[in-house]
Amino acid sequence: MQSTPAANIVALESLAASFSGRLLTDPADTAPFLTDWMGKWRGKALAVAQPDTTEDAAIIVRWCAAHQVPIVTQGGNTGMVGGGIPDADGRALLLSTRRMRRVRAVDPINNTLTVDAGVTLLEVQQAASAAGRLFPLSLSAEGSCTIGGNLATNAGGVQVLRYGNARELCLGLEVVTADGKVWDGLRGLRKDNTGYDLRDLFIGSEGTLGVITAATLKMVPQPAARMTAMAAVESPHAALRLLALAQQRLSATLTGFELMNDFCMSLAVKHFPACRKPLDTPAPWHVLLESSDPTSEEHARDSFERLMEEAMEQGLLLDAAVAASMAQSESLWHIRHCVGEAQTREGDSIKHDISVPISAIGDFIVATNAALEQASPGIRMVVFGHLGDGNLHYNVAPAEGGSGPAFRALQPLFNGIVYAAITRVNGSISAEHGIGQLKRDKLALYKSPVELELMMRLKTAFDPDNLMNPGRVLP
Ligand code: FAD
Ligand code: 2HG
Ligand code: ZN
Repeated sequence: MQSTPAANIVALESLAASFSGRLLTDPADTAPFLTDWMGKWRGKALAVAQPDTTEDAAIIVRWCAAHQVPIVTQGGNTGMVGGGIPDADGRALLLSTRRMRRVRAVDPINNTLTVDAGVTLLEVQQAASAAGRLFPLSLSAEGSCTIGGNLATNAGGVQVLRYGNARELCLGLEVVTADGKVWDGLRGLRKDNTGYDLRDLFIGSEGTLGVITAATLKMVPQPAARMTAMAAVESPHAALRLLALAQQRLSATLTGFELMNDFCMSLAVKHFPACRKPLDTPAPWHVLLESSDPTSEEHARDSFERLMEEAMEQGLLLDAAVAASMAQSESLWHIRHCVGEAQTREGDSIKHDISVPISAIGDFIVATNAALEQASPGIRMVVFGHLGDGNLHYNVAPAEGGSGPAFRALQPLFNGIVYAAITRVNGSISAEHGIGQLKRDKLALYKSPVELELMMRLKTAFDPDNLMNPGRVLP
C-alpha cells in the first residue's frame, strides 16, 4: 500500500483556503463518499472536495495535477461497479459533483436543456416536464444518481428500446480535462461533423478521461397517454414472442419491456411492503410492458388492449393485469424498481450485467441456468432486466441464509460460466453498468488486443499522468 506523501497533506491547506467548508477531511464527513450503497467497496481519500461551479472543479483538478494526486469523481454514488470509490491507499482526492446543481438553460424550441453535472436524473426529468417536454432516461436510482454519473457510465434504464442510452440523449458536454482546462462543448446541435467526437469519448469513460461538469441534453415530446401491464408468461421464449408481437402492433409507441423471474417478484414483495403481487396466477416469469402514445388516451388503451387480447389468443400469456390508472401503473413499476435493492436486503448477489442478442436470450437462460445450478446446487437465480434491449441482470444469489465469504468465493466460478456463455453468442460482459473496478481485469480477457491498445492510447493522450480515476476501466 502506498502512503500519502506528507507534502500533499500540507499542500491541501492551500486548497482548503479556497474551499472553506467544501473540503471535507473529517472521517465522519467523508465516510458516506467512501463506500458504495451495496457495501461492496471501501476506500480512503486525502479529502472530499465539493465544487459549486466548473471553475471550482478546474481549480481542484489543477491542484491535483500540480501535486500528482489521483482524482476520483463521484456523482450520486449509485454505481454498481465500484468506479466512484477510491482505492484504500488514501492517495486520491474525491471530487463530488453533488453541489453542482444548476439547471442552466431550457430551450423548448430546440428541445434541449443544459444542466450542471450534479443535477439528479429526477431533477432533469422535472425540468423537462416543467417545459412541457420529456427527458426519457429513467432508472430505479433516478432520485439519487446524477446526470454526470449517467453520462460517465452511459446509463441505460427502462426506456432504452425507444429512446436509447444516455449517449443518445446527450448533444453536448462541458468537461474539465486532466490538466485542468475547461472544454466547452455545450452545443445543442443534432448535426456536427467536425472531426473526432470528443463528447462520445467522454461518455462512458467512467471518470478516467476527465470530469464532466455540465451537459446539453435532448428533450422529446411528452406522450399523451401511457399504458402499462404486468403479464405472466411461461418462459423467456414466450416473453420474446410477446416482444415481437408488441413491436409489430405498437411499433415506436412500445417504450418499456422488462422481464423478471418469479424469484425477483418474491424478493420485491418480501422486502418492500408496498409491493403486492399483481396477479393470483402462479407464473415462473413476468413481463412489465409499457406503451407511450402520442395521440390520445383512447387510442393508447385501444391498441394496447388489442395487443393483450391477441397475445392471449396466441397462448403467449398465462395471465395479465393492465393498469387502469396512473396509480396502478406506478404500483406495477414500483415492483420492478424494488428488485435491485431487494437483492441487497436479501443478502449476497453475484451480479452479471450482460448483453445478449435478443434472439439468443431464451436459449441462453435455459442453458446457463442449468450450468450454474450444476456447478453450485441450491443457488437462486435473480434474472431480470431490460429484455427489449437484450440486457439481462443475470445475478446469482445463495440458498436462503447462505450469504457469506464461502458463497462470495464462488464468484470466479460463476463469472467463468456466464462469460463463456456470453462469448459463445458474441455478447458483452457489461451492458449498462460499466467496468469500474469490478470488471477491469475481465476487460483484458474479453476485448481484442487491437481494441485494448487503442483504448490505452486514448487514455494516455487524455491523461498522460494517469491521475483521472486510475485503475478503473483499464489496468
Ligand atoms: P456514481 O456512482 O457517483 O459514479 C459512477 C461512475 O461515473 C464512476 O466511475 C465515477 O467516477 C463516474 N462519474 C460520476 N460523475 C462523473 C462526472 N461528473 N464526470 C466524470 N465521471 C463521473 N444503471 C443503468 O445503466 N441502468 C439501470 O437501470 C440502473 N438501475 C439502477 C438501479 C439502482 C437501484 C441503482 C442503485 C443503480 C442503478 N444503475 C443503473 C447504476 C447506474 O450506473 C447509476 O445509477 C448511475 O448512472 C450512476 O450515476 P451516479 O451519479 O450515481 O454515479
Ligand atoms: C436495474 O435495472 C439495475 O434495476 C440494477 O440496473 C441491476 O441489481 C442489478 O443487478
Ligand atoms: Zn438495469
